[in-house]
Amino acid sequence: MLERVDFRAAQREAFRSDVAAGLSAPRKTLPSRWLYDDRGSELFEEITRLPEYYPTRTETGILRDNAADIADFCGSRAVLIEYGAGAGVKTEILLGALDNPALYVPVDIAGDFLVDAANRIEQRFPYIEIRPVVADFTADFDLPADLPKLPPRVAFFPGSTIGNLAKPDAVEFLARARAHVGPGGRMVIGVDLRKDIGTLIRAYDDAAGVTAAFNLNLLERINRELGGDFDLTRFAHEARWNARKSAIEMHLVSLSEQDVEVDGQKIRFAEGETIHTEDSRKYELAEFEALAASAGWRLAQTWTDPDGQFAVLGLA
Ligand code: AVJ
Repeated sequence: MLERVDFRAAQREAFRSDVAAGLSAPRKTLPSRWLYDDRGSELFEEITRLPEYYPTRTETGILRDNAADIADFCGSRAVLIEYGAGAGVKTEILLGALDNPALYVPVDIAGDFLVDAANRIEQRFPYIEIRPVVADFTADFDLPADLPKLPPRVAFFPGSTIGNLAKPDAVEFLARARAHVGPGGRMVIGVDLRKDIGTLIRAYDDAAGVTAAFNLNLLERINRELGGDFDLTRFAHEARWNARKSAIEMHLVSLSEQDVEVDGQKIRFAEGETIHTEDSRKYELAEFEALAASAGWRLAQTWTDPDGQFAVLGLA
C-alpha cells in the first residue's frame, strides 16, 4: 500500500517536471506516456474500437490467424515476458496457443494495473505460473535473477508501441529485450507499417472525435493534477504526417494568442502554436529489419494481414 502511495507521488513529481520543461521549451512538447491516466486509458480503449483505427483489430487478426505458427516459433515450455502488461485479448491469444507455457512475466510501471492483469490471466489460465514485475520498460531494468533461463525466453511486445519511441530509444529497447531473453531467446513484436497518408490521418483524427478527446485529456490532466487553467475550447487536436520521421505526430494547437498558468508559471501561446504530444512511427519492413539487426536481432518470421497494413514479427 505504502509502495503505491510512493509510486503515485513520484509519478506526480515526474509529471510536474516534464510539464514545466516541455511547456517552457521553444517548441512545446510533452512525453506521450502522460496521455495514459485513468481517463486517457479509457479513451485509448475506445480508440481501439473505432472503425478508422485499424492497428488493434488488424494485429489481433494476425495473431489469431497465425496463432499456431507463432506458438511454434516460441517453442515448448516458453517463458513469456510481456513489456507493458496489456493482458488483453492479444496476450490471451498467444498464451492460449503456446505449447505448455512455463511462466508468464508481465512487466508494467503501473502496479495496480499489473495486479488486475495478472488476476485476469490467472482466471483464464490457472495452469500458467505468473511473475509480475513492476518496472518502467523504457528505462534500464533487470529481470528477477531467479527466472528460469531454460527453455529460451520469449519477449512479447504487441501494439506497435515501439512506434512511439525515437529510433535510438527503439534500438536501446530492442537491445535490452535481447539481453533479457538471453542466448537462444526470441521476440514477437507488433509493428505498424507505412501506408497511404489518408488512412493514417483518419486513424489518428477520427470522425467521432475520440482521438481529439484523448489528446485534449492531457490538458485536463494538467488542470486536474497540477492546478493548470487551460481552456479546452481554445485548443484543437491535430494529426500530422511527418515524412522525414515517417511518423504521425499528434499536436494540440492553440486557437488564439493566449496565456495559460500552470503550477504558478505563466505560459504564453501564439495563435497556431502547438504542443507536440506524440509520435507514432510507421516502418517499412526492411527499415525495421535493419533497426532490429543493430540491436542484435535477426528477422526470422513475418506475419502480416492480407492488405499488408501491420506486421507481427518473429525475431531471433
Ligand atoms: C498505443 C501507442 C500504439 O500510436 O497508435 C492511438 C496510441 N495515439 N491514437 C498509437 C495512439 C493516438 C497508439 N499506441
